[in-house]
Amino acid sequence: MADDDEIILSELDDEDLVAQMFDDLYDGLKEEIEEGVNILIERGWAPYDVLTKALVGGMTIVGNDFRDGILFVPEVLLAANAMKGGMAILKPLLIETGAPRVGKMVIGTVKGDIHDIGKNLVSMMMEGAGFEVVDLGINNAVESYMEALEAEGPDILGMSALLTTTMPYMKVVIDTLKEKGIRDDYIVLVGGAPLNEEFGKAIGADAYCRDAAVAVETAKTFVARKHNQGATA
Ligand code: B1M
Repeated sequence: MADDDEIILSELDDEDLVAQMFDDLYDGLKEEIEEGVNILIERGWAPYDVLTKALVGGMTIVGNDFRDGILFVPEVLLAANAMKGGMAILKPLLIETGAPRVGKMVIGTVKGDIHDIGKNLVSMMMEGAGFEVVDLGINNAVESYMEALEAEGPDILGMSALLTTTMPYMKVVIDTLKEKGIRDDYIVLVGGAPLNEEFGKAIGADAYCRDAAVAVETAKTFVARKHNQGATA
């Protein structure tokens, strides 16, 4: 028999459903998050809105309580797992745009850092915008980036860092590109919650990207510029 207090997600209006999804993400309830995502999509929500308003919105609350010592690593891992369940449903929908291929990006989270949700989101949005993406995963040492650049020959190198202790490693990678004389062969884009524009400039990146949508727009602008330069050279 159904519990009287059981919440039927499909019976909630959009606002209550999103609020409930925030709670479910907080509680790490992957199946409920997947169900919520499917309901919003069926109701005609754009995949990007589901991603940003329901999932990223919920993760922001988790992040605040993690910072304030209310949530701990095990709970946050469960929330991250639930978020990934929702993202997996959205991924093919974001890629279904039929956009022409505009460029190629190699992306990875830097050495010492295992946060990958933001990077995965950037990868998804870039693929959706027509970029080919080679995702190196987490905890990448400079050698891993160099090997991938050589093997894949991308237009863009993307790096993600979520910790103040790992973000300086981006400079190690950029300095290595300079030492090898190949810095200008790539557009270097960086992102992650603790970064800002000033940091991006200071380490010699081409741009800091606040979020996945900005990453897509920035990538498009830089690739178009690169192609125009190629045409006039
Ligand atoms: Co971690 N963690 N965590 N964590 N974690 C943060 C980052 C933290 C801010 C939490 C807090 O205290 N408020 C804090 C860092 C503090 C600091 O450095 N100043 C922190 C800490 C301390 C830690 C540990 C050290 C905790 C511990 O063990 N005691 C540990 C470190 C492990 C390690 O990496 N070595 C740790 C572990 C974890 C989990 C494993 C539990 C889990 C990660 C799971 C996973 O990723 N698979 C986790 C999580 C989930 C978080 C928070 C809560 C959420 C991060 C997230 O996914 N956000 C985070 C709090 C926060 O950020 N407010 C926190 C959602 C995501 C969509 O946003 O990643 O910012 P974000 O990505 C955005 C943009 O930044 C941008 O676009 C994305 C989409 O819009 N972007 C890019 C990101 N990368 C880009 C690359 C680009 C372009 C744009 O390239 C072109």
